[in-house]
Amino acid sequence: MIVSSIEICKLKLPMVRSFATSFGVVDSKETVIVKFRTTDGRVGYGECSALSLPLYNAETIGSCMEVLTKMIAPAIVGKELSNIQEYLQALPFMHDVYTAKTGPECAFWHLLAQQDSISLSALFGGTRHEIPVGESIDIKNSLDELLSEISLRLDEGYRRIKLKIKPGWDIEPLRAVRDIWPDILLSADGNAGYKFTTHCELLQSLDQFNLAMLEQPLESHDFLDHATLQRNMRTPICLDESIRDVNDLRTADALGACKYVNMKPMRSGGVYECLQIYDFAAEHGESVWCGGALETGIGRAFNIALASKADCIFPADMSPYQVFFKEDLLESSFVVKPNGCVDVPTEPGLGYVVSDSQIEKFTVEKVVISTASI
Ligand code: OSB
Ligand code: MG
Repeated sequence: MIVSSIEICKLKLPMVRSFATSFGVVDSKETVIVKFRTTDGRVGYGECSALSLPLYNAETIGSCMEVLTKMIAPAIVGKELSNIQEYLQALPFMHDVYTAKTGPECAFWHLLAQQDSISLSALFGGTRHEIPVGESIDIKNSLDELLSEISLRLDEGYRRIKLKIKPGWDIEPLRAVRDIWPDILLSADGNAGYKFTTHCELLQSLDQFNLAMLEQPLESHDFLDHATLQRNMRTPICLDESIRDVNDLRTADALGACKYVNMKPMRSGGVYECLQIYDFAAEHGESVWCGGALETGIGRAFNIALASKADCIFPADMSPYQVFFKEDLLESSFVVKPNGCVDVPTEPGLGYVVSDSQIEKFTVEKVVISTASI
């Protein structure tokens, strides 16, 4: 297939509430939607769900716009590309660019799924028709607020609760939750907000809460201290920010720095690298599950397909758009069923209908790169 034009749209979506973590507060959602058009009339969509500021990883909405406009789109339009390897080979050399690569790679996967008349799930080797989901609950102003949200989600059927923690908001909220719900599947995510030298004992003391895992307590480059911490605590450590690609996982594996990996296309440059991470983990004994980063329904569609792979048994971070946003970019989005699962679409392609009018409604900046413009 030949991609004849690429639309790069920067969107601003109203949030129904803010999302606070150890790295800061997200209270305005910007995202980048990428739309590929082929010479034979097909359309593929993808999302670069970066944050507005470099708080989760080094990339931002602005850096994604720049890299997409100046490097990725001009390298892709006009080329005959028939499979994912050819697509990846067509990309120019770029240092430490992950989130910017995710949107266009997903748009290309979407085109491949249409070309082969299969679902994204089937394209990624997924086998399950529903996936269990959990909520990632942000840092609240009060324990009451936290407990009432957890209670609501458990009533809705969510299978797992993940608390965002930071120094000063960890022991107390975890104890409050465990006092009420001693047996729920509970995890905690430090988003790289702790320092080994200062917080080693505090982190070890989290063992008392019987957590399913402790996600990314230390800084992203700190593999050595994650390994030391893992040797000194019972709770499995899950790495998120640290695992950009399979090489990072090789390092973590060699050192014993984690037992779980949160797979997330936006952190790893797309689904291809997640599949490498998945395969490596399967051979080396780490467990994988699918996370998210406040994607709209477009980004979530790829996460759902990835989460349908056989080994992703731990509930995914997959709350539907209503939890964060007033409106979505899909005609009709996924729902969490009373059994705490989300259905995996089986139709060919994305499995959801993208609303161009919704994309247009929230677009604040748009660049089009076409064969005519390069
Ligand atoms: O660390 O998993 C994370 C959101 C933004 C950036 C990083 C993370 C998160 C979440 C939310 O935890 C997960 C979701 O998208 O539902
Ligand atoms: Mg995380």
